[in-house]
Amino acid sequence: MKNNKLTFLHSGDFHLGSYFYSSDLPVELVENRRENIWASIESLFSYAKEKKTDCIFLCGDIFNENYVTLSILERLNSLFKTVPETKIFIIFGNHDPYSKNSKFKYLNLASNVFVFDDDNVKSFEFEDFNVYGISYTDRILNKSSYFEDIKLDRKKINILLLHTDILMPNFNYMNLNLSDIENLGFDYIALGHIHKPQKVKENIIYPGSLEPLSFKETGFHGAIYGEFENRKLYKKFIPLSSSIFTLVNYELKESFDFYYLLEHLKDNVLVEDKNNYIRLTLTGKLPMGFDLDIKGLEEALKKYVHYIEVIDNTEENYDIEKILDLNRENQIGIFIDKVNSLNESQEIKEKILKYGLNALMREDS
Ligand SMILES: [Mn+2]
Repeated sequence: MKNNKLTFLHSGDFHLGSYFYSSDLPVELVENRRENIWASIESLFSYAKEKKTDCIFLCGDIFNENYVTLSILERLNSLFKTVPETKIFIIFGNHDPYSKNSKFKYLNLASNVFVFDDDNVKSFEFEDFNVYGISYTDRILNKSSYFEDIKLDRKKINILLLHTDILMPNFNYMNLNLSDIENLGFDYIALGHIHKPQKVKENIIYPGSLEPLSFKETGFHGAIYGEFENRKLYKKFIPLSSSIFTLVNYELKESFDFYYLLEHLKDNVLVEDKNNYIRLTLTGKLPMGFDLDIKGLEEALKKYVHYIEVIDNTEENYDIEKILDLNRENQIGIFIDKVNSLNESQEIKEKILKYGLNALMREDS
């Protein structure tokens, strides 16, 4: 704390060691994604060094205990040592519980690292501020109460670190409501566990995962930078992630050819960026009989972005009247007549026609 000012960075949910099993990304990207996580953590520590922040709060799931190796944790510990003037506070979450076997216990931590080692609330006390926190010591943390013994020193700035889902309380993850924590008197509550950055209240915040881990984590990712000046809190979100995941929808219009579509998508729909992960979903109605070469399109677009996958949600555009005219005497015509005479809604009839004609008309080709 300098000049009556306390500065901090708030982050967490690095998930170091993750294999990205649930991300749906191709397995050959895993090592690259792991290095992306490191690049973001390195940015976080560079930012702390540059700004000379007083504290870093890391709010759980900084690694995945099942997959992490001691060498990964040693690399993290090396980064802790790059900011000797900054106090680093760590709580553990459901993926990196501070259990008997936690690999984190093997590290030789420098004196600027403060570890919350208990599933009861603990505190580290300093001249002008106190930091409280609760860690998981198992995969789940489920107690009836957590804050009964807390008596805050209101002359100081008080900060609480938690790993929980405050918006959708869950018995495995502390089962806390906003009402359980918002009136405890903390000046700032640093949360972890939810990967989407969100402000629960002005001083109760999820920074989100530092590096997005899948297409469920779209948009900017980073950390919270905060300053207390004369007890008043100023804070901002700092984008620090190495990559951005983006979902793009594009509706195809009737007339196009492959190269027109490729150019159009490249120039108007995709943002060219070496760090962009894009899931492009194509919708709209294709001209009858037009089969879009999705794999070819995906390969051609790969030149322009770091990663892209193309999902084909297009529909074929059947001109029912015309098909009926041309097929009066065969099974296609009979099928259309039968469906039209069904006692069903127009919507259901159209669905039946679509699926039926898809099957019947492709049979011929
Ligand atoms: Mn978690």
